[in-house]
Amino acid sequence: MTKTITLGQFIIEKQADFPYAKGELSRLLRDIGIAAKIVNREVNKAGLVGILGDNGTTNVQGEGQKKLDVYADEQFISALRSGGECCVVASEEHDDCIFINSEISQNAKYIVCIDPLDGSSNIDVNVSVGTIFSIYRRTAVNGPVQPSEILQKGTQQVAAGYVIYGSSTMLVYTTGKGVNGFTLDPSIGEFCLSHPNMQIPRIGTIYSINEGNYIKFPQGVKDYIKYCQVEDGATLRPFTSRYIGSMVADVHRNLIKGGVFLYPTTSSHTQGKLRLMYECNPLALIIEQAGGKATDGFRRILEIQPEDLHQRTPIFIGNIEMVEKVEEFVQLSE
Ligand code: AHM
Ligand code: MG
Repeated sequence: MTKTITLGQFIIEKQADFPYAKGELSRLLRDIGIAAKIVNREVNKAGLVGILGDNGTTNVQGEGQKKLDVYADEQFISALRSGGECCVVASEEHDDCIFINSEISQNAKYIVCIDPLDGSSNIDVNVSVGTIFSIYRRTAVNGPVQPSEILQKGTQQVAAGYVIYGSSTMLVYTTGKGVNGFTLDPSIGEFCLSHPNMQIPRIGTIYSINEGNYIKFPQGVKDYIKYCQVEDGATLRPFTSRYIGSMVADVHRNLIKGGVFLYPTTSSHTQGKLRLMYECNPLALIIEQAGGKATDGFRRILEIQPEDLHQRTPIFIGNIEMVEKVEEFVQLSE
């Protein structure tokens, strides 16, 4: 029988890998893991209690918020607040950053960007949703946190991860030294290492895109979709189309099976739909760390300088070969 390694044990074992091995980042990751378990409990019983449906408020992008979005947001912020290692939280659900000014967080060095419950429109139909998080270290030693410390490029992330609340619940994270996945064992209430050193397959045959928007896509993306559908044994085409509409679930599947996820600009979302700081950067770091690639068609996602917290970007993310093929089509049609 193989030994069970819990997330907590794993984080402590790997602490020495961190550039600043004082245990602060370990504690921060542990706090996120605990909040994830609490959110998981609520997501799991979403169909049972009167927690479904609109909360009556809208988030900063003007989209309807579900009650569970609010719940997840509160849980993660409260875990980060009481943990003492985080000085600023930027959440997709809040217009502005939340500065944590408590006694215990006086010397906190970490900034967390979080999408507490991504794909929440899927909850009503019992489809997987996720939490996505990104951790940066302050660039100044002390004093009030400056905007430039929050708007760091994705390359500066010290850790990133996601939780997928699916047929089983998993937490996948990286601290820049590979990617490891943990599955929640409900019988002991612990995330246990189930997917060590995750690597995206070199060859993929899945493309994931909301094809209903076809008419609104740039020509290069339209051409790529047609390319995916052409029969060609040598390149294993036609490819399989899979789209859940929950970015975490789509990217997670492609990470395991090999594939590309596309959310391009559209005529109605001229900057793309997905957010650089909350969705694209963390998933880009994970996919790169697993041997894949993430670009906006021209630039590496991780090298985009954020100008705004809620900035959006087009994204093509998956195994290198497939992402480079998309880039080829996108750049050709420019
Ligand atoms: P959300 O943050 O409002 O939940 O939106 C993000 C979600 C992603 O999870 C998913 O990939 C995308 O929106 C789906 O968008 P669309 O319905 O346009 O295909
Ligand atoms: Mg989201």
